[in-house]
Amino acid sequence: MTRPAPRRTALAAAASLALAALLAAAVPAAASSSAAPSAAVLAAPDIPIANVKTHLTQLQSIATANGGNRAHGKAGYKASIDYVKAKLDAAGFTTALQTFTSSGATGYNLIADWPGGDTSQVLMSGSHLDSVTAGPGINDNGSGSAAILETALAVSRAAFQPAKHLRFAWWGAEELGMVGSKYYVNQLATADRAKIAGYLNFDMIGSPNPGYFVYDDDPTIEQTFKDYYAGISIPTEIETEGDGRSDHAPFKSAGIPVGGLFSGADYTKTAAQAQKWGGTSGQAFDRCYHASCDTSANINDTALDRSSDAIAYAVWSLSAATTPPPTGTVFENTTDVAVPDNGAAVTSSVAVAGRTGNAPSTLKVGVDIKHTYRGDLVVDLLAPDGSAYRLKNSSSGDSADNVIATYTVNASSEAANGTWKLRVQDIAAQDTGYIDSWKLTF
Ligand code: DTR
Ligand code: ZN
Ligand code: ZN
Ligand code: CA
Repeated sequence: MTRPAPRRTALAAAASLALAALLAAAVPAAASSSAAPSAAVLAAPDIPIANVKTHLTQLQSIATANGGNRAHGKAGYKASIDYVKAKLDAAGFTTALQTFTSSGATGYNLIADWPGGDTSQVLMSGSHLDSVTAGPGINDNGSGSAAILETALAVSRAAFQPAKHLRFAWWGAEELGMVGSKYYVNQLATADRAKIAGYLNFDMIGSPNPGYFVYDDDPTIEQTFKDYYAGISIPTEIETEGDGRSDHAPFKSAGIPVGGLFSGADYTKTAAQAQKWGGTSGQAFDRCYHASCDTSANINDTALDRSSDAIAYAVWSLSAATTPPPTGTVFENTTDVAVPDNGAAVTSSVAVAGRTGNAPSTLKVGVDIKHTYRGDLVVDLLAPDGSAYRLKNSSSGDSADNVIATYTVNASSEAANGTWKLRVQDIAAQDTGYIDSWKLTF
């Protein structure tokens, strides 16, 4: 685009292009270690270990009757899904089987929703139900599957009606690379992903030589589990080698807050760990990991009992109402983003969390862009689902500096929670600038 010779100023070198870290999507404030647990949390029921063990006995019987395993694509897996689904249907859950194909075989995810609660704030708990082909997979991962099943049944027995909507999931083909959980997350529309306030993962929680590991992902979820174990005087450690190794990974990649528990697999228990947890140092947490001996004898009942009760505590705690931040809450990004002269558009993001429902019809968008010829600039707001709202068009005659303005956008058709972006493009040669800061006020 040609224009009268512009005033030319040398702008400072492009500012750092690093985008601000997204604001951590907060999961509801759980009982913090300093505060006493709330009444809701105190109401979390004890999960009867006998009931959890009964589920494991059933899964063992299923494996025994089906070639010794419950692996993806085998009869034992489908029989396991049918067992869990029947229990949930009888308890009043709304269940759905999600099918997918992996390695030429049909896979199944079981999704169970507990009616009620705010469906724009979903608390999910999940475990993979498949075993490896080598064995019945009672610890890996009958333990997690049975524990969340019994927690779901406890929700039904209690006729629990939390503020948030509860969803439970049993994943297929985790052992093939988290295939089922990846399929589920990929199938979720962006708006539906934003509704998941947190995902709790339980994969191996009854190891025979147990450790007590807590995932170090979302801080609120992590603290909730730590609070539970502190309450029963069991020290915990951070699960460090679990990143990407179980079904929380696809949720984490989608920006959903995650957490979970783990009692150990093929790594060796150290002397220091044996000192605090008991058990045998120098021996794997689970010597039957991915082996035929991962049978119903391969479970430490105390660890499974504690883990199951911790799950109930977390479900009761994290499904309580989140006190939404007062209106007028500002979500801001102050990291500079260089706008290439007459070049590609750039974006700057803010993560909105803790809201309920949709954005307001008068969403305020504050913009501060430093530039020496603002007529070059086109500016848009992008909603979490990608919808674009034009804030400013280019204008060849507008040679003034900077775009410092507040725009009002009717964003009432957009889910409030999620990652919003400011998109800026310089569409004319000469003169350039950078995004100095921008903010959304809800
Ligand atoms: N990959 C899981 C077991 C596993 C190994 N390390 C971790 C850490 C955190 C969770 C799970 C795991 C499996 O074999 O199913
Ligand atoms: Zn495994
Ligand atoms: Zn597993
Ligand atoms: Ca320019």
